[in-house]
Amino acid sequence: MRGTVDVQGVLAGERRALARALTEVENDSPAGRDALDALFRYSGQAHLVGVTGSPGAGKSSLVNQMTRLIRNPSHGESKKVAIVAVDPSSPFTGGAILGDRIRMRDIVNDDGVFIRSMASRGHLGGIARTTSALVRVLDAAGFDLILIETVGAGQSEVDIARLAHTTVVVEAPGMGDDIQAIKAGILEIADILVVNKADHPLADNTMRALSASLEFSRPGQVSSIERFHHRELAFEPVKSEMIKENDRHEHWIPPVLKTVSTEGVGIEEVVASVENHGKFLRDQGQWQFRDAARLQEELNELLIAAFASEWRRKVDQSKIESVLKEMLERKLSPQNAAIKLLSP
Ligand SMILES: Nc1nc2c(ncn2[C@@H]2O[C@H](COP(=O)(O)OP(=O)(O)O)[C@@H](O)[C@H]2O)c(=O)[nH]1
Ligand SMILES: [Mg+2]
Repeated sequence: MRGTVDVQGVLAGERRALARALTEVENDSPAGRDALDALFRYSGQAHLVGVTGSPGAGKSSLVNQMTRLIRNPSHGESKKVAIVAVDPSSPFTGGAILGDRIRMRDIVNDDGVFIRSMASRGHLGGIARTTSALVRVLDAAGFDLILIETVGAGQSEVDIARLAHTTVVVEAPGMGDDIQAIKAGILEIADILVVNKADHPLADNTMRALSASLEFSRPGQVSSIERFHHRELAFEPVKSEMIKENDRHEHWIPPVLKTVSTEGVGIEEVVASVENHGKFLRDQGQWQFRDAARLQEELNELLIAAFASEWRRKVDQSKIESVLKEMLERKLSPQNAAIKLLSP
């Protein structure tokens, strides 16, 4: 059985088959790649929700409470929820204090919930690509909502936020996060802002600071295309007629919400905002636009990788050595070195 993936089992929602598939995909093994190919046509249905913020802000606690609420039979239609914790210190992995683990017991024992934490920083050439691949498997396996918890720090976290349809940014009072957040451009990626630990005396200050900087930065005015191309691209992406934004679409104004995740306070509003945002994206045609932009980018990256490895196979090693030597002697600039190596 080693190195095989039971695609039918994954599609039928069998947990062991799913766990196995995720491991193969995470390891980027040949079986994992085949599984991704076979599952691709079943993907594209799930609502992907990124939950990001500083360590300790309460992301895992919030994800836990959101999942409990969505899974509660009184909460409308029954939705299956998957959680991907990119944070290795996540309590979902067991590396947490007892109180937090006890609070997560309900969802751990729920058949309609699947929890996966990422074991590594990714073999697929980056954490964002690995996360994207795992999410695709869970999407194909029929989870309606996929919550992706990441530590909001660097570029790769911003990339993961871009993977999501909806990004929830979690802040906690008294951590100087409001200023950090503005610096990191985190407000620009937020569709929903949550001030967790509202039981803290400084919570209202943080609420005010966030609302003010939100007003100032007007993230609602950042178009989806700008968000997607926020990062500098090494190459001009392939263009497509499908990736044109409707300029008449309305802007989403990110709500600022207060929660006490340990107590389950304010969670209804967060879940309602996530659902509203999903509906907003669909109504505005932005759901499909984001999907197209994501697929375009994935294609772009694969093409670049394929061209690079093809070139690597063909190039003469002695040519590389001589060009490097010329660079070292400052006779050839890096830019001209690349041009020289690419010319036949
Ligand atoms: N007082 C208080 N503590 C909280 C709240 N939410 C989470 N915590 C605690 O803060 C710590 C970090 O929470 P966690 O969800 O692991 O944060 P993460 O690192 O962002 O995932 C844990 O000990 C939680 O019990 C809250 O609303 N109020
Ligand atoms: Mg966490």
